[in-house]
Amino acid sequence: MSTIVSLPDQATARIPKRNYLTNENGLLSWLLTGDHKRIAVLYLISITFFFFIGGALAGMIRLELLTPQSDLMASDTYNKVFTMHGVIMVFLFLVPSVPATLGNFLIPIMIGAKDLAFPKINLLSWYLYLVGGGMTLTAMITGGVDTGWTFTTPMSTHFSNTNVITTGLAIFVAGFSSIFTGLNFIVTIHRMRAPGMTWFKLPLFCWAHYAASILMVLGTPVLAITLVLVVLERTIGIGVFDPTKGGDPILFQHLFWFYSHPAVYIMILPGMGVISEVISTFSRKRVFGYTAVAFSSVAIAVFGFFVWAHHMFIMGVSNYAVLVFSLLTMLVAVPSAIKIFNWAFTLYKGSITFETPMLYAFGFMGLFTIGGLTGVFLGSSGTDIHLTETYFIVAHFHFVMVGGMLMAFLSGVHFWWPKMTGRMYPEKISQLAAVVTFIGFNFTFFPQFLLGMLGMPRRYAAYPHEFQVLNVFSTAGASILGVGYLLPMIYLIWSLKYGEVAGNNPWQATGLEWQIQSPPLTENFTTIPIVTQDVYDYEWLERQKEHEVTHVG
Ligand code: HEM
Ligand SMILES: [Cu+2]
Repeated sequence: MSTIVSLPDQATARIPKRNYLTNENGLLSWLLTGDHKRIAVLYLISITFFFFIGGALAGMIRLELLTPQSDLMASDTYNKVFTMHGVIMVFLFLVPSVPATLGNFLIPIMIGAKDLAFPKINLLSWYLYLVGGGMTLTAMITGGVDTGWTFTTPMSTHFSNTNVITTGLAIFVAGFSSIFTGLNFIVTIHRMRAPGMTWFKLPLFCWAHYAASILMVLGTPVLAITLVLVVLERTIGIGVFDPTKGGDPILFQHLFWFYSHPAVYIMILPGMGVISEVISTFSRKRVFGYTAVAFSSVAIAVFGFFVWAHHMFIMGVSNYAVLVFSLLTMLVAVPSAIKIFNWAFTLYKGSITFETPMLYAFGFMGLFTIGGLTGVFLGSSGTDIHLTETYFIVAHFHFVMVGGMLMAFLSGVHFWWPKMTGRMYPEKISQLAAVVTFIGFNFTFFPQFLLGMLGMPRRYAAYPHEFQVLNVFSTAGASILGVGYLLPMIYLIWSLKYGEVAGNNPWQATGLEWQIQSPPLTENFTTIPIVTQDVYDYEWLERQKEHEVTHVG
């Protein structure tokens, strides 16, 4: 545990009157705020809104695929629906999810600072996100896009006559939101740590965000430029991707995946940060191999940039390139495996309890592992050539992104909800929601591995009869999953008014964020803490408790 100079009263049974939520009232005080915690709340509301729209589109996809014919919508509408589902989920939900909400809220507090390094740029990030999101919605309402979220050329540059330009620019704008967030985190973690908060006392949540920030800052500009090139290709025919003018459509693939593979880790690394905190708290043990887990985040960030062409095995790269990228892809599995094994060792002989955040964390470990292992099939060029562009791909990335990342997001939202709002969520129904989500998830996406192996291609509205049974399973599962997601939206809002008052440290966790009041003051700390203890020192915490007991007795 980290000691700080002034410990406020524990669990006062009522919510402190003065906190960041009550500090100033009125819409304007929120819209012009520089407080990282309020900006986190603004993000939480906005990404939930987009998750809801993306989810409704997912429902439409699954409903269409209930029957072999394309009878709910025409094929070109279907193309737009899955494109918008992908665009919204990736760029407007997954990329900002944990960093913009929990990262924004927690990083300054975890390192003992009063705010991020650049509060105004933080607010600007949120506005850029909104502009990007607004443009995406505009593109969707005024006719949609049909290229898939990958904007593959020459479809996007020459053949599609849909809103490619608006959507491309929307992602360009939203990209800057991500770049600024990453910059803000990097500078804050470097410059604003409290006295005593050395690099190796940083919570693993901060290490994970540090690594993800490097990816945001180095990767996102490449995507932004690539999309501008697509727009220029469509408007003035600049010719970068057009072979008749000396360009090359495969160049687009290189540029796009140079961002979009690392982007997978922009999405997953912050989630891994959440899991480290949750697993340690609910097994009351120090994270096994702290240094290895911290450095594996950085290793994932670095290796993540060397594997992009595994998305291009069938797209006209040389056999030599296929061999090299296949090999490099296997390498990136190593640091991810280090994390999984170290979490497992942390659990070993821990005093484990099964509160909601922990249930989601177990969900993460299981589903991410399946997602990751099937990634090894896809990284091996031989199997990839059979499986690529089939439903195996859809299953694989949903296991990683939805089974992994979204589980981590829900774990973190539940874990820090008492800190953010001052109130507990209702435990029993939350545990139920976590279980329903897990069951619904597997029902939805496991059949898609089988569909893929049997050869059902992705991105088609109709399919041969023999695939129907598995598709019916998948659609049924999606309805269960939908219930699993809807429940937290309802009971978390309910808890804002009726939830039990949480107190400062409901989980008896270590870490600076648990030593300040819930919800925190606008300035986080009345005096800047001095950090002396190691992070995750639960053994110390238990000894303190025994000490207190012997004193009382
Ligand atoms: C109830 C939950 C969901 C269902 C039933 C669902 C269903 C689907 C289906 C069937 C496709 C394939 C479309 C096709 O290729 O024909 C798809 C694509 C996709 N989904 Fe989901 N999805 C769900 C949730 C999510 C979530 C939560 C995310 C991200 C957070 C997500 C991200 C994506 C992405 C990136 C694509 C790729 C689109 C493409 O490249 O074609 N999905 N989804
Ligand atoms: Cu990749």
